[in-house]
Amino acid sequence: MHRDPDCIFCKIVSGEVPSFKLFEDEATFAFMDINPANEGHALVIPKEHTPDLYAAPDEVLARTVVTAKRVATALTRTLNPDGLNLIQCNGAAAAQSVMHFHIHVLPRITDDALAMNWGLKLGDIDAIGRLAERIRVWI
Ligand code: DGP
Repeated sequence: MHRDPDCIFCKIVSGEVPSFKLFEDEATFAFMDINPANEGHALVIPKEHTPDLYAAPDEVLARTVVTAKRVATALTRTLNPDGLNLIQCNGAAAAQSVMHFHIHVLPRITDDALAMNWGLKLGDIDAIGRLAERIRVWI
């Protein structure tokens, strides 16, 4: 499996960098975003390093979307949000900051006024860890 030793998400998959893991299978990995745009913001990635949508093999995309659905379902059971977005960014103008393909699983609250390119702000790490435990129950 291809891995980029300088990629932060590859380091999360290998355990070199810690994360609040929600789920993994042989092809994909899901974890809490440390810069949550809303409570429950999670990321789903392929384990194989692939920079963006265009580079991702179809099989990798398919597996990642299936895991995103699984995480979205668990998040919805945990938080019962008003809605939920799956968002995937390609290129700096689209606010892609990590060049390892990822799908944002983002719970939404009515009138939360979240902009498409939200700013990156460090979340409350203890609260994110506690929430990850609650979500894992449903995965
Ligand atoms: P994007 O801007 O679409 O490339 O999203 C990258 C997301 O990754 C962003 O919401 C912040 C998150 N992120 C960046 N570094 C880390 C990290 O080290 N750990 C975790 N859990 N999330 C990270």
